[in-house]
Amino acid sequence: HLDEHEFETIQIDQHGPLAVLSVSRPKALNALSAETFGEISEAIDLIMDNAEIGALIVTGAGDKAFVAGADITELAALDGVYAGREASLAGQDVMHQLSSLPIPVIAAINGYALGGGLELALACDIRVASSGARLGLPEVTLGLLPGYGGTQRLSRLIGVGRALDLMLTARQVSAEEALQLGLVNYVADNALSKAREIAETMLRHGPIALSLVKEAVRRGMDTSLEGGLEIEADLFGMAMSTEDFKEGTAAFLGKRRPEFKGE
Ligand code: CO8
Repeated sequence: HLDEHEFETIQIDQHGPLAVLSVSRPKALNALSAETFGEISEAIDLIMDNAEIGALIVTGAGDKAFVAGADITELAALDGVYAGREASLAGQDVMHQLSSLPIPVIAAINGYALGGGLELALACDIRVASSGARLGLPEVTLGLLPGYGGTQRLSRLIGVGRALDLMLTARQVSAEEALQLGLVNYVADNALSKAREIAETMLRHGPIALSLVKEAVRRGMDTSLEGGLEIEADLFGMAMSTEDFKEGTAAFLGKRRPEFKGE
């Protein structure tokens, strides 16, 4: 059970098939320290090893911040091309681990999602923002650029023009504007409860099918349409060879709810 694991800067709770990872550094608005990255990575490994978990919500503890960025105190202590590059690669690696999880991952943005915090949310599959959330990439105000995948993931998600606007102005956007931009999928009074509701819907579906959707989209993003369509057809073939496919169609034809086993 995931709850048994103790961490210093994150908390992980398990509610049946749903895991909730909360970044929890109340004194620094949940900013990501090197320790936090290490713990998120450990938590992802635990989730990977736990076949019971079918969906993950990533959020921030408290009601003020999701994650207010990389820990600026730690950034300030870094010096030089090599240290900067290594820190960027190390953070990118954890974001990649998160985005490669075979289960749906929902960011519940319950307040400030700035810099590395927004990059964390961008590594999730979908984003739900609370009405008061503020989102932005203020790295240029520190003489930096986003370094945990933000320049790449934001452009792919909302388009180059919109992404450049946000990164070059460093402006914060409201949840409503983030919704208009396609930066978040939903705005709700309570991001976490909305995220749970969405996770419950996803958890009703075939888990292999969910993972194949993610794989098709992710792998297709990095290739031509032709290559992507080939990936889709290959994965479609795999889906058709599953027990879940037999169960899903039998349930539809039998006018009952499917019981997917992930086989
Ligand atoms: N890092 C460290 N501490 C932080 C951070 C942070 N990112 N954000 C807030 N804190 C701390 C504050 O210093 C303050 O500490 P203290 O109480 O000891 O003074 C405490 O959290 C509360 O914050 P504030 O008093 O500032 O709260 P306000 O309500 O006045 O303001 C803001 C809230 C607007 C969110 C404000 O805290 C802020 O602007 N924070 C910084 C936001 C930011 O610039 N984030 C981007 C960081 S850069 C980044 O993420 C780079 C990622 C890529 C790096 C890749 C290479 C390694």
